[in-house]
Amino acid sequence: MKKILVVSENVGLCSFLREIWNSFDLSSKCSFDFRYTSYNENSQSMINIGASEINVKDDQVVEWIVHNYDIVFSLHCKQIFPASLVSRVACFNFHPGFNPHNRGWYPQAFSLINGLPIGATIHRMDEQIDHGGILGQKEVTVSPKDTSLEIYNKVIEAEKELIKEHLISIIDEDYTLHFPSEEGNYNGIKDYERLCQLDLGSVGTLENHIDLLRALTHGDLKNAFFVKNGKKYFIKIAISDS
Ligand code: 0FX
Repeated sequence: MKKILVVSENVGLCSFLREIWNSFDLSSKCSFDFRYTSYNENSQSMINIGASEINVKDDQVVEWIVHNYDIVFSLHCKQIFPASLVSRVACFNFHPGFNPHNRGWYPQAFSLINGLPIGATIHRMDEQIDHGGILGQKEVTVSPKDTSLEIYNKVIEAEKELIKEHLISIIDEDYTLHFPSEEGNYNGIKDYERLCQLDLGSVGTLENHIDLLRALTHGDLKNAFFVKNGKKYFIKIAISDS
């Protein structure tokens, strides 16, 4: 019986993992404990599924994890796992990006700008962010009318398919890791924040400017903005087909 610690800020994916556990009848094979970190802005929904807070950067917590769990999942956990954890217990990251391209924050937004592949990846974690041997990944296709939100939704569906396909092999430790031939690229939250502040004097093709607005349009979230006469104005794009 494997004990799996799931550290996550995403209640939807945690619930999905539980559904899979039920439908695959895994109760004799493994158990899940769900935890969230201080980055979680909606901790009540995690508390509602029985989760409590954890700080994976605390040395004593790391010792406790190493002694009590066989496997750790980072299921959209915003705290970076320390080397002392990833080197001592099998840690897997479920990442909404197509490694090694646009590792880091909001991969679909950067993919809309630099054209690199986008999808979901499950990988063994090492001490670098969104880095380590890949168990499985799925690319998604992008339509000219997609904004960040539509692509993100496709990525989450791809991630769920990957969870279904690979969960048992992770529990059984029956998988092969594939190491990308290149390091790829990484974007941090500061890179994203820089994109959000639009430069009204920017010169480029209309296509590039539309793509920038697609990258920064995510439902009603206030991302892209410009400043005029000292006032901030938010902007998003709506694209439809015939
Ligand atoms: O959890 P997550 O889907 O993913 C992020 C990182 O992109 C990922 O690399 C990391 N492994 C994970 C732990 O954290 O992000 P989220 O749930 O905060 O946001 C989901 C999407 O919402 C994001 O891809 C873009 C969009 N978004 C989010 C915020 C907070 C915006 O467009 N603007 C925002 O201010």
